[in-house]
Amino acid sequence: MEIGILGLPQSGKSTLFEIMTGVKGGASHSETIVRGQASVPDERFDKLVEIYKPVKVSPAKVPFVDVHAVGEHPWDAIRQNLSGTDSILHVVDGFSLPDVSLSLDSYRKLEDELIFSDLLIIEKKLERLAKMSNKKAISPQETAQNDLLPRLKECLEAGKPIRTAGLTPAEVSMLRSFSFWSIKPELVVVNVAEDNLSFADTFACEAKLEEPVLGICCKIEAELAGLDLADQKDFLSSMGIAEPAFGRIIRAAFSLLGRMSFFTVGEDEVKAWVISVETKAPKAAGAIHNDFERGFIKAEVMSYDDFIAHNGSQAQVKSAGRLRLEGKEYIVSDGDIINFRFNV
Ligand SMILES: Nc1nc2c(ncn2[C@@H]2O[C@H](COP(=O)(O)OP(=O)(O)OP(=O)(O)O)[C@@H](O)[C@H]2O)c(=O)[nH]1
Ligand SMILES: [Mg+2]
Repeated sequence: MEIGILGLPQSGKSTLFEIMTGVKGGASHSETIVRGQASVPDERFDKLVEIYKPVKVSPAKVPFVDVHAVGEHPWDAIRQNLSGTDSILHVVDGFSLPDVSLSLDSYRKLEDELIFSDLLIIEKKLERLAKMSNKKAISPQETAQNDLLPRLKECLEAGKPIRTAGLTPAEVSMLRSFSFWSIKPELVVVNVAEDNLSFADTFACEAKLEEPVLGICCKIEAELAGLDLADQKDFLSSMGIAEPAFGRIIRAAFSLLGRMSFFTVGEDEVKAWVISVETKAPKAAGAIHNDFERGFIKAEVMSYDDFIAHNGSQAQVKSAGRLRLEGKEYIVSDGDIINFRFNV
């Protein structure tokens, strides 16, 4: 589970990466690839920390990868290093270009590279399949691919990414070995100038993308990251900004990956565990430890809302009959507070 930061050279990728993860980006490192984790801002989590005042605080994290591509073929380095990522955060330069149509062109330029790269893969595969003289040697998997790939080819030829082709989860899974770029979920982030904060909205209106589009002024938010919390608030309100944009971007990236969190609480630690949506209780327990999954008995669950409605007291939740004992088939909800019972 990783999000690759993509964008044309000098669009602000490393600046954004550093704001989100606190890890210095590629430009100031000798490595061409840098990994970092961003904490997912969550008011519910903050409230639980306030209630328990734990020794250890462990928010949900999202891993990002930044590539600093130099030399004559930066695209090759990017392709090599980001091909294994699960989704894409596409950074668009919205600060140095004088109008939205130029930013849109730069967005399209990179998208077209991704689309073209996928198209080549499909053409090669279809050619190979067509050449196979002994049709019986074609596996059932390849037969299915042979049926599906022409549809994707059409989609790419129309300039549209594969993710817009309405594939079923089974089809997506069948296509995994191709490592297509344009199949990955994408979040578009427009890096705007400090005197033109509405630029991202104009971009979103004109681009009419299916992908979510968020704006950020990396320059302002990089300055912000250097301040303490109280100064950050003053700074933001003086700029007329309610919440730092990087927090919204991390949250959007988190949901782009199809992830959610459940909490474990106590005076030792309050922790947000990251699981896929639609995860059943034993598998969620396995996120904590294999033994929890292997020896799963029951999950003691209360919803975050019930916990808060009962004054942040587990005892009150229990006496109100709102503490549930859930079994193996229970599908964990976002924000559940869980205590697993297990036996190994
Ligand atoms: N004016 C302005 N400059 C910015 C902004 N964001 C980034 N920059 C500048 O743009 C340059 C490139 O920023 P980086 O974050 O290194 O861009 P990058 O996409 O990682 O660049 P490469 O890795 O070389 O492709 C730096 O000199 C930044 O100071 C912004 O919001 N406004
Ligand atoms: Mg960089």
